[in-house]
Amino acid sequence: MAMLSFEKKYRVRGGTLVGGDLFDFWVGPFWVGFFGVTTIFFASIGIMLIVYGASLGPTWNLWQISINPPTEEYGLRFAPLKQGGLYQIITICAIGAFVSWALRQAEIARKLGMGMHIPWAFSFAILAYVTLVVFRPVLLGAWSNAFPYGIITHLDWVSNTGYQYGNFHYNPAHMIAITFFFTNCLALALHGSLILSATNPKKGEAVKTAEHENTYFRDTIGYSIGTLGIHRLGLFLAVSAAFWSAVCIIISGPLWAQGWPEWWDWWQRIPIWS
Ligand code: 07D
Ligand code: 07D
Ligand code: U10
Repeated sequence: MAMLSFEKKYRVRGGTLVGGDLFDFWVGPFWVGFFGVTTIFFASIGIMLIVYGASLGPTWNLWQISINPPTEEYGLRFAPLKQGGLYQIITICAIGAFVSWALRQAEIARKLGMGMHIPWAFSFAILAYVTLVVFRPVLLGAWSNAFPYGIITHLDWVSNTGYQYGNFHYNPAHMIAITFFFTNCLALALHGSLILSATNPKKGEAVKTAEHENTYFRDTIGYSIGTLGIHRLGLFLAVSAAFWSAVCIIISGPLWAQGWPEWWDWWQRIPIWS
């Protein structure tokens, strides 16, 4: 495995949260750490159970394989392995692996004396996932409300769940989440193109600096958010997208059980119109 010139300088002991020196070593390019071991542990059991579930049939077609949650009659109880129990253990393994991964990010950030921004950001993805497979099913009283683990079947779940509320586009939190996703994409396109235009010039031309980047946006729109600011904005947009996604699905059912278009009736009734 290639050793980058700067790697040696940073391959030093310390900074771990759990396990002390025990797992404080590298395998190839990967730092191991206690949470590296727990990640591998949960991920391997989870993957093995998915493969076992797939082997029970009815298909080996990768797109159609699906590990389904228990049916509604099991409520919030554990189900027999082949009736959704597998799904439940896989979910525990998935949460174990994702949380281990976040803690691994935190340990590596500590080791390097960096901020906790990356584990915090990933936590929002975990929040969205746990909202879908734990919080909402618990609030609705049955694990059957979780989404199935299959490439095509999870799309069917999204579509079916959407139509269950008439037109999901009328969900106000869904609107906010989508706006954050779109804005995030715009911000990354602006940032990626700005950096490339300034720092990757034609052969023989000088690399431009942050002053050029600031001036470009001041000339164009009268304001520049700045080189640090754009990264703050990017992180804010991305975590907000995940956060409002979690909100849009947790309120669908537990808070609002009718169609989402009906939710807007209050808007028709405000006195200003009459
Ligand atoms: C590019 C980083 C790399 C990650 C990749 C995903 C697996 C799954 C497992 C066969 C951006 C690796 C995939 C490990 C294989 C089995 C059992 C991240 C990048 C390449 N979805 N979704 C996809 C997951 C949900 C939705 C693709 C996961 C919700 C729609 C992939 C989760 C809802 C569409 C996938 C999850 C939802 C997809 C590409 C978990 C609302 C698509 C993902 C754990 C959020 C798209 C066929 C990607 C597609 C797609 C994985 C949850 C909706 C298979 C792991 C229930 C509408 N989803 N998804 O690039 O082509 O992410 O589907 O929550 O159109 Mg999904
Ligand atoms: C959940 C993924 C977490 C991932 C983790 C990591 C691995 C490891 C390993 C690669 C949240 C997994 C890692 C497995 C892989 C290696 C090595 C991310 C998660 C922890 N919608 N809709 C959303 C749009 C419609 C509906 C969110 C757009 C229809 C339902 C987002 C449109 C109907 C739900 C969004 C549109 C409908 C959503 C998804 C357009 C269907 C949800 C993003 C343009 C008829 C879901 C929390 C997200 C949600 C959700 C966008 C249309 C239904 C805002 C742009 C009208 C039921 N939709 N939607 O959540 O909020 O990411 O989930 O039409 O449940 Mg929607
Ligand atoms: C950014 C940036 C920037 C950069 C950047 C980047 C953002 C400033 C400076 C980064 C961006 C990129 C590189 C661009 C591309 C990225 C994407 C498009 C995002 C999506 C990424 C992917 C799809 C890649 C995903 C790959 C992954 C997650 C790697 C997978 C790795 C593993 C499975 C191994 C993980 C390692 C672990 C857990 C620890 C170490 C473990 C081992 C090595 C395995 C051996 C195990 C042990 C020794 C432990 C023993 C295990 C036990 C006891 C358990 C066993 C149990 C059993 C049951 C078997 O802004 O600009 O530039 O670059």
